[in-house]
Amino acid sequence: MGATGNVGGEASFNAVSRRLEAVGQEHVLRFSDGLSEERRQALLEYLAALDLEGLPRLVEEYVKKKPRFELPADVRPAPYYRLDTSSPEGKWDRAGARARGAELLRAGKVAAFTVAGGQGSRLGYEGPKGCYPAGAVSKKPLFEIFAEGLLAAKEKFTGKAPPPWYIMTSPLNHAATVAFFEERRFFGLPREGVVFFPQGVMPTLDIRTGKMLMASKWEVATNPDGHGGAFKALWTSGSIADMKRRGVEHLSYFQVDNPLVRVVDPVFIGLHAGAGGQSSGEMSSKMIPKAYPDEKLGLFCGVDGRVVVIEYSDLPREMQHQRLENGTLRFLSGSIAVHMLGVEFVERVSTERALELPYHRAEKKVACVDPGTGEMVNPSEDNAVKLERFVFDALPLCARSAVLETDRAEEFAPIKSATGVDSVESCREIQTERAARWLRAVGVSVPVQADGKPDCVLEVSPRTALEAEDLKGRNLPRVIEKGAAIAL
Ligand code: UD2
Repeated sequence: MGATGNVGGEASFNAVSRRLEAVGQEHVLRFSDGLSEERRQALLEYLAALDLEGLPRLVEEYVKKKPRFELPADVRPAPYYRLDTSSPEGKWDRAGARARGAELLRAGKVAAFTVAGGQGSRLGYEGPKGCYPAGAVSKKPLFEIFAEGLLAAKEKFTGKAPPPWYIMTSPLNHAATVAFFEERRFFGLPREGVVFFPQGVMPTLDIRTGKMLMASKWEVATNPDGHGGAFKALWTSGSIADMKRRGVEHLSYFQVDNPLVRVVDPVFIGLHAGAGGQSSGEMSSKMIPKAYPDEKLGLFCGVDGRVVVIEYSDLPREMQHQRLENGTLRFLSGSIAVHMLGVEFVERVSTERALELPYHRAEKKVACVDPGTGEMVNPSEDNAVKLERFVFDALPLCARSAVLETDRAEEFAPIKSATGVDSVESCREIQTERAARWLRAVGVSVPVQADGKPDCVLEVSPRTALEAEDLKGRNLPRVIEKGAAIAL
């Protein structure tokens, strides 16, 4: 290391270096001698801000050992509010919840919150996933579809302005996300109503040794810290303070990959905020019945009177397949990753209880610098452990947490990959199916194929209809032609 004349810099080098040595991570400074002062300083600052002292525990718990999931002894299905309220066991006050939710929307107490910090590697799309052209016919980007949902919510519920929209990015896609909104003029939303903030990152660790991997000689390899990082990021970014300033009390949380999501749903909002029945107004969830026993969805379960999500891979196969006397699956409630979050609850979790959220380990291939030679290596096998927190791990911190059943074809068509299950293709089909259902309900004739699926491609913009009944009275074609592609 050459003399730099930067006494403060040298001092921080020594301090950081000592801290690294104490936790066996000093290799990350191995190439620092040859770096420009600027890069060296940036590396030191990044390292100085890390919780280095916490690393040995993480390495021990999550890298050297693979944490084993212990199935709680008294695990049972979580109770849920049914979609069909006509049967005696399904009865609950859906209309009352809707009225309460609409009132909260009108009073400006609800904001939308999208987690868009993921890396979206399965889709193989360059750029933030929210920019992906998801409209079945229009090819509108996901962000635009959500923006339209908020503009429609202004017409239908809030009156003065659309609900504010908080978007969690990651340091990897923050600038590109903001630039996309600027380019598209915020899709017609008032700019002051859209708040972007990046989530935190974790160092990516070597799968064998737990040492931090280097993305280059001057950068530690990092990964976004999971959607559970939202709690911390909402607080540190000042977003919670911003919400309080605006009078926002509840957040409608959804993932960036699902164009059918109801960005704000009065029934769900009212159920969650009702602070009666099964909800303490802290965190609530939407579920869909699993389509088949092995469907890969996290499952809402009850443990010690609290709601938890158990990953499908953690629930023993015989439990996944268990059926009730009436033939339905006993563990039926799959998570579609749509939640309501009370702002007070988010604040409490982020300031007092964030450390209680566990990490989850994912094994990945990550290109990195060989610490011996300084050359870049492109591994052919998993060489890295990424540690992430999950938002649903906050559910058991709630006093009472409501789960609301919803209809898959109405609200869930995530785009995870290019083809197959949860793909661009399946999303286009589900958008078409939902639009066909809504159109038929108002008397439009929709052509069908031999297998009963619509013989056309359809898309209904949220600005045209947020739900089926909004199509009533609209100027619509009476008949859709076979093979047509129509965006309404
Ligand atoms: C998630 C759920 C799964 C089911 C499914 C529904 C987990 C572990 N599983 O699966 O149970 O509900 O969704 O679609 O969540 N994200 C961030 N920051 C991160 C990581 C992710 O913002 O550090 C966002 C990401 O941009 C996306 C969402 O979280 O909007 C989901 O991430 P994913 O694609 O990794 O989750 P997935 O599909 O495995």
